[in-house]
Amino acid sequence: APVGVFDSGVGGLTVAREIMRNLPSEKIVYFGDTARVPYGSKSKDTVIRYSSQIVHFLREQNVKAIVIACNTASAFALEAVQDKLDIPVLGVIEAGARVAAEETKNKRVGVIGTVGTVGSGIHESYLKRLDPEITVIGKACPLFVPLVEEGWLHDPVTVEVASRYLQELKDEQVDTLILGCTHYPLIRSTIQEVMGEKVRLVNPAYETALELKSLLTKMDILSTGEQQAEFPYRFYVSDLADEFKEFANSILPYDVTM
Ligand code: DGN
Repeated sequence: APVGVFDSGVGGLTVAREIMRNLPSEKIVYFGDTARVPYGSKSKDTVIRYSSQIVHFLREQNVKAIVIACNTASAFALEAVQDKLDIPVLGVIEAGARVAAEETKNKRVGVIGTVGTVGSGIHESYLKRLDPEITVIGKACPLFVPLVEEGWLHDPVTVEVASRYLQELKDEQVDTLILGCTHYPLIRSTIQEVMGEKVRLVNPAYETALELKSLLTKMDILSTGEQQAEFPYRFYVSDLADEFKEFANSILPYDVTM
């Protein structure tokens, strides 16, 4: 059975990509809610409602586990969704928080994400549970998503926007920064450049793929060996399939068919 992955749109492909790299025998069914993106500026109730609908759809595709690739949906809807399902559901917040807690030396951790994710305070509550001495400094960076979707990954405008957003985190001397939004790994090098090379960036997409691997292993449902299907990845969207395909083809090493 495949793994289900969903996101508010294209961003979750950074998570799907890490699953493809690190769990190469798994099949994936991906759903991008391109008709209703962005989730980052919507209320908790709305994000829970959207997420529940998508989970219902994925369940009908007979997935064996679900990864909520969207940080905003993970922050708002993980518990609500877990309560309803008899298969494992993973979000992208916990693994990132765990690694940040392990990595920080000065116990000052930065979190960047959407208004919804940062406003939820969810990273802080995970991090404080792991280590009460950690100070968390959150900063919403809403302009990063459209810049990435415009493809301005290495652009002076993106560097300027990043410098404005991240100054506060530099002033606060964080030594570890969680990339708490699906799109941010794609501008990782710009963020690293602005923060300085000593700051450790945590990519929750990668950490979540590893967590999924250990979870599936523990449950004895990890796929191994050669991929059976010719193209083991299925993509569904709620709108604008051509735009989705174009973005997917720009970041995945496959020619995406839908
Ligand atoms: N996928 C969203 C997230 O990771 O929070 C970003 C896109 C959005 O819905 N604003």
